[in-house]
Amino acid sequence: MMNLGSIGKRLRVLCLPILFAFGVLGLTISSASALGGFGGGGSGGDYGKTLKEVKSKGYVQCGVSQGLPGFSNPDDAGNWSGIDVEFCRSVAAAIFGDADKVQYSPLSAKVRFESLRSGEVDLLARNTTWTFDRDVALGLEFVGVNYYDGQGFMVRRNLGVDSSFELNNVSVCTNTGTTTELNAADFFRANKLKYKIVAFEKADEVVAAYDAGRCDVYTTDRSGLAAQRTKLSNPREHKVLPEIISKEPLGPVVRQGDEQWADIVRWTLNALIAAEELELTSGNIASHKNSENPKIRRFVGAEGEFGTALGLDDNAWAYNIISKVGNYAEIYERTVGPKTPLGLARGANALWTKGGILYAPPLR
Ligand SMILES: N[C@@H](CCC(=O)N[C@@H](CS)C(=O)NCC(=O)O)C(=O)O
Repeated sequence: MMNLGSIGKRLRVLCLPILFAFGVLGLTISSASALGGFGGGGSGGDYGKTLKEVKSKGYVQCGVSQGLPGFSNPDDAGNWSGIDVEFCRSVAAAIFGDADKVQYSPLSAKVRFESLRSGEVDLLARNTTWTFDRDVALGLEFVGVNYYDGQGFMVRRNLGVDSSFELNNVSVCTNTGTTTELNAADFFRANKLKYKIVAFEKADEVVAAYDAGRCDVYTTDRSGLAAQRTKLSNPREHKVLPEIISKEPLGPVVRQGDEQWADIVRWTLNALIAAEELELTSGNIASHKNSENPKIRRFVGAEGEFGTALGLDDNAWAYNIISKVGNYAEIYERTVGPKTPLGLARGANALWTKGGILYAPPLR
């Protein structure tokens, strides 16, 4: 009969080779992934393709909206501005050390994903909500969130409505190809309210139709309502109702399959947020070039090979983003913040240390 001691001995004899095998395998896997990360190995045939193409043409082709103040909007001379535009500029600064090396492709909500998938644009920074379906089923990759939002409703004050739950028998203007359409359908159905959707592909058509009184309600992301309201003939005649009916985490998107490019775009976003955490701004970063703080030394490229690991020519890639564009707070304040026509408080878009949910993973 076997006693417990002999079972223990047998298990040890069996387990040692197994543990050894796993040890070797573990080592092989971790060194392979380290090589993949730093040596440009990676998976799939498209790894590295986008950066190579972007470098050879000399600019980033960025998909933006057709005109949404605060996010991506052209002026009369064709100069683009907005939080998404500044994100495109940040990616260009990371790659070329020059934020102006960007071309913009204005895209409707409906065509944006196909334009990205077909390679017409390198990157989409177009007030686009990160959803399961888009991330998983459309062959796309969301790299993070540059504006946390939620959907709301705007009405004429003289409609006499104070809450979204009073919206019964209403016509609702919105854009086709958006999460907005789907959320509105969910909201009215769940609350047993009667409604009719009036949808247009072009945002300006939605604004014009609502302004002309063709619908009672305008629904989109609340940041979008704040932006589009500035285009109405008399913005003061309208109000945004208090309820937020959905989560709309808006963020930059790339094609699936080129992990190097996804990493460049993801770490550009992280660098903007990390710089705010480290209190590095466009105005002061030059004076931190020789900082003794290890976190800042890694950020400005004085230590480590983070640029090389991303396939970039310059380890000062994050330094270049901040010196040429600014950190997340600077961008927010000049595009959508309280002092702009949109007048949006930081809210959820404040740093995690200041009551919001913005948080950058460590650069190390
Ligand atoms: N975040 C939503 C809505 C995006 C959307 O297209 N919104 C409209 C209304 S704010 C818009 O961008 N209009 C400006 C344009 O189409 O140029 C989504 O990703 O589906």
